[in-house]
Amino acid sequence: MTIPDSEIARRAASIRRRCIMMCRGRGQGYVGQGLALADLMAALYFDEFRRTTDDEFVDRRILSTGHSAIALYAALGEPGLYADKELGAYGMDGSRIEESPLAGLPGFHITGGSLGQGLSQAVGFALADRLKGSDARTFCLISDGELQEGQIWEAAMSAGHYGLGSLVVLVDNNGMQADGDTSQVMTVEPVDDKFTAFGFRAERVDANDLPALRAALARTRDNDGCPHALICTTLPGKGSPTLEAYEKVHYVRATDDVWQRALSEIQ
Ligand SMILES: Cc1ncc(C[n+]2csc(CCOP(=O)(O)OP(=O)(O)O)c2C)c(N)n1
Ligand SMILES: [Mg+2]
Repeated sequence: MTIPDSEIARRAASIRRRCIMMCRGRGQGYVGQGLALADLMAALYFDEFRRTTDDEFVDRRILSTGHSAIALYAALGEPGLYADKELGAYGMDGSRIEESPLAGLPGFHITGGSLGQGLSQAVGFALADRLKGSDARTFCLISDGELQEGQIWEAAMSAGHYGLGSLVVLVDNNGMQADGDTSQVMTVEPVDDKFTAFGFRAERVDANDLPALRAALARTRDNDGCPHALICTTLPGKGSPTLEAYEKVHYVRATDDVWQRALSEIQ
């Protein structure tokens, strides 16, 4: 049965609210990325990924962009894999919900933080699944800033070489990185043409447009021997005009009134 867009949108709004609540505790965090990725997380976790139970998945999910873990913690808070109380301790001393995640936490297969490494691990998982005769698909989220790492392109080259049609690379192409606009620091464009040159089937999509995003994800289900790359345009802070005005801010520190206003803005 097809899940309606309205149901996925409801999940996305709930993920956004949770991201804001997570940052509100300490007054800071990667809220821009969390809100930007909420639609993608909702579409993946509540539709695209095949699962057997709430925390047993058929498909593999590799988060290379460690600091974007906020979006994933918040998505996993939906079925209660993380309680809201625990999420409220995001980034705090002694909390296991660190800003960049550790492998072994529910939903996290690799340790994040050192950028540029996850695609290599995803390629390894996809090759292992092929050897085992498994039909698992492997999804790997990377960021535009990570595209500046050479290791990404070694992994992309091997995915093309081995014809890993089960691999889906999701690029959070948000135009920003820690030091400013990606185009100013070191341009990564044209991202789609680069992945195509490495043997991928690549397309661009507005990942804050749910119907377009879900249609693009559905097109990655073909396994005809070409790995897939979805170049996802996302808007940092999406859904809260207050936080959208922080556009191109990699990390947000704000007073409680700002978090409160942002929370009230999420539809
Ligand atoms: C290997 C490595 N180099 C540098 C850093 C420092 N760093 C942390 S976040 C970041 C920005 C990366 O760009 P992107 O993921 O596109 O940032 P965002 O869009 O989330 O602002 C950098 C350089 C790191 N974590 N790992
Ligand atoms: Mg970025």
